[in-house]
Amino acid sequence: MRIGITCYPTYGGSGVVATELGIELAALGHEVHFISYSQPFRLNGRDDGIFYHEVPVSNYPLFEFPPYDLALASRMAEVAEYYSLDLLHVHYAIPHSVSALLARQILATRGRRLPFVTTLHGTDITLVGLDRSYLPITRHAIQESDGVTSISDYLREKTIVDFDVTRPIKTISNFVNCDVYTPFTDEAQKAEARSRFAQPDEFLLMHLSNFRPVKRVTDVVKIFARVVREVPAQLVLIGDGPDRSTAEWLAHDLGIHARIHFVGKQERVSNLLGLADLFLMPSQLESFGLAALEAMACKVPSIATRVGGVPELIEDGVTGLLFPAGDVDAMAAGALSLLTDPPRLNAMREAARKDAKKRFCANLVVPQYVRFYEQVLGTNPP
Ligand code: GMT
Repeated sequence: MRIGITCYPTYGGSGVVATELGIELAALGHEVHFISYSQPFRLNGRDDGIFYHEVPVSNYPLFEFPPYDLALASRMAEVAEYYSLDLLHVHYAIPHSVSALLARQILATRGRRLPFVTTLHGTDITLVGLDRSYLPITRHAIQESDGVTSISDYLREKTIVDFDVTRPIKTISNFVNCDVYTPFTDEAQKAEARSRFAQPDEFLLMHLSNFRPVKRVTDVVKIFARVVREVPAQLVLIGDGPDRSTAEWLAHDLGIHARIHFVGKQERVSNLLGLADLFLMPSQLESFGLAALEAMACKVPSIATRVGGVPELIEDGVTGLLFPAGDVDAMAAGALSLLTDPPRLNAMREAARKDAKKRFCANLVVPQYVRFYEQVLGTNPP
């Protein structure tokens, strides 16, 4: 198939999923065309069968706000025509599904069919889509999509209830490439890489996000402050975003900044996650929690919150521990209970990798997308 993919190319879970999906589809022999305002950050031009088409957004003095969604719709229609795309797959409903709907209409006037699939990721529904000003158009574009998928059952139900969507929505969970996200097998290599952050007798905790308020990055620092009072430990924070400076300020205010490594955005998080003993994801809300899955695949269990789709990913007490959002005392106590009980921590590490492989590996999930595309195209009806 020839598939056009549109996503937010910057640091964020939906862009990561879209990019990894494109890479996996190309590896299966499909032709993938990314259409976006900049190259998705995990796409580095290394893969055959992957093309990138930039969306130019011209700014005219009259426009206080450059109309990106219209430029995107035009570019989608052009690319679909010039490269004979079979379908578009847009990640994150706003505004991508609206642009795809327009592109489909443009091609229809030329007698060409261009179906589009919308994948719902989270804040497109839970936050942005529920802003009344966006709701009617988002609902319309979801309803008019040729196929809609959601990354968790939680988000699927929420979309049906909050948006009163009547068309079917299929849950296709997020995935991870279990050959790229792997635990270290060479202990000497791991010790060498780990020495950048921690002494051999110190625990290493890790967090990865886009540092938006919903991630509660300051809770990560507060949890760590409680942990480090009891056991020697270091914390690595991967990513960047609006709450980074507040988190840095808190680290200084609590006097633990020397033990916290803000490493910023990283291109290859798979090289870092496997160094951790525990992953911290104290989010206010997660429709899935892709970062925790990436950690699981590297044999790292999570201390996380029992919110949104997280319980579909993390089995409480087996592949991680779940707590109410905001309960930093309980999360710190949970982390300490694992760090001070090596057999339990090890069992959880094994279970995390095993479960990631059993349910969320790319080779299990990506074929579900391929089948879904075939159904939308009518080449493999359900
Ligand atoms: O708001 C974010 O956290 C980013 C957002 C995105 O779309 O970039 O993440 C959402 O999609 C991810 C990939 O499907 C999920 O793993 C995240 O749980 C989800 N975030 C939220 O629901 C808050």
